[in-house]
Amino acid sequence: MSTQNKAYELLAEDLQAKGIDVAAVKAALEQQHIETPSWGYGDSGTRFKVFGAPGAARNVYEKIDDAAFIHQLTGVAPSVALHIPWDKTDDWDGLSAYAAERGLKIGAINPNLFQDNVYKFGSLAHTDDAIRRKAVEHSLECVEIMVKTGSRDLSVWLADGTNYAGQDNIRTRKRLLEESLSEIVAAMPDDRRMLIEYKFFEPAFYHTDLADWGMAASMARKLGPKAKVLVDTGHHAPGTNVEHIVAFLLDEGLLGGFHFNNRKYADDDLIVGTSNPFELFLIYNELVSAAQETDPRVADCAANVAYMIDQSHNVEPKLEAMLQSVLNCQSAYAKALIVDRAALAEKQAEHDVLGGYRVLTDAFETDVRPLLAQVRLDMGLSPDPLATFNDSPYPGQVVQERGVADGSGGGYPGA
Ligand code: LRH
Ligand code: MN
Repeated sequence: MSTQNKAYELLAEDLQAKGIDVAAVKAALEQQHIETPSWGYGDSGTRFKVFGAPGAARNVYEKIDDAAFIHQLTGVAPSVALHIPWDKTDDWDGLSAYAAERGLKIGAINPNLFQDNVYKFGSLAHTDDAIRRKAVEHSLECVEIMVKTGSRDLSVWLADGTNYAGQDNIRTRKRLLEESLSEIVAAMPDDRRMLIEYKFFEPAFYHTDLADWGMAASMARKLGPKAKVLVDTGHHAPGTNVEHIVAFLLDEGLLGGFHFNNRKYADDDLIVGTSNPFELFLIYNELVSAAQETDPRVADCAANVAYMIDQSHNVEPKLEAMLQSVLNCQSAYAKALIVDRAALAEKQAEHDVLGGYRVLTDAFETDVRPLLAQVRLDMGLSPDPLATFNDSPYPGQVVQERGVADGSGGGYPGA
């Protein structure tokens, strides 16, 4: 028996001894679905500089090729989110077929309501009727696209806000935003969803119209069952307990999905689970707990969460960064699935404060690599995707084929 299988057998025995249903854990890991962002494969940067990366994807077809490569290696990344107009095409059927031939589905459609010159003072919340109309029209075009691509989610993030007190009337903007969003939701088929993404600042530096989970949840409630809240893990003030927000939104049946990334300071968009792996584990712990909830509203909400990555790889090799991101999500999910929930409930009932904490850290500190390797073997995949990545000719091939763009001056284009 290989050392890998030996390690897995030992772990499985230990988990079974704790009453953990290892077969159910493995089945859940095989069903994991992490959606990668098309824009994570192309050049991106900060306001100071966009460094051209060798082999960076230059168009939506190359982005799909790269996303397909990540899915081939992991088996759990079967869809790619698109951003419009960055990924616009005049042949959506052709693009969907191109993706399908590579084992991929087109995922969430992201309108871009922040890069047009007219959006300087806002888009869907802008006080100018013509500009709001333009923003609504772009969003309705994205609804048509999601119908053509078979996408379930319209993922809406707004840069809308102000930079100085007095610059605009916050309540007027709020009401205009509600009107705009309700027109868009009304145009969506009943089996589709609008995911409302909030962010506490940037690019607006005084107020942001959709600044936190509460504002997004209030908006989603008003908009009805098609509207849910999207939690971008980089969009909170330092010190925010994100897993608390996740538990709250799950219990309200309002959590629609995630934009996973990691940060130390602001919206750093670094690889998920790198600067704070314990937080990612605690987020998955809330999701696994909710999925096992008897209340169908909560369990149904947990079962329909969209797990999407939203990162910009400014210095990391883009393919390796996306692979590492998916692996980090697999690891966090595996650790959350092996939490001894009976023991946890017992400790909580006894108010055994540190007992409950140790039940969680016991799972978090468990080396789940043998378990994930076994799941990959069961899926007919390489047990070690990173090793397979390092042996693969693909990353080198795309560098040869695509070369390197000369990047740009980021937020100082004139410089
Ligand atoms: C905004 C955001 C949003 C995307 C963009 C690429 O910070 O998180 O989700 O549209 O990044
Ligand atoms: Mn995001």
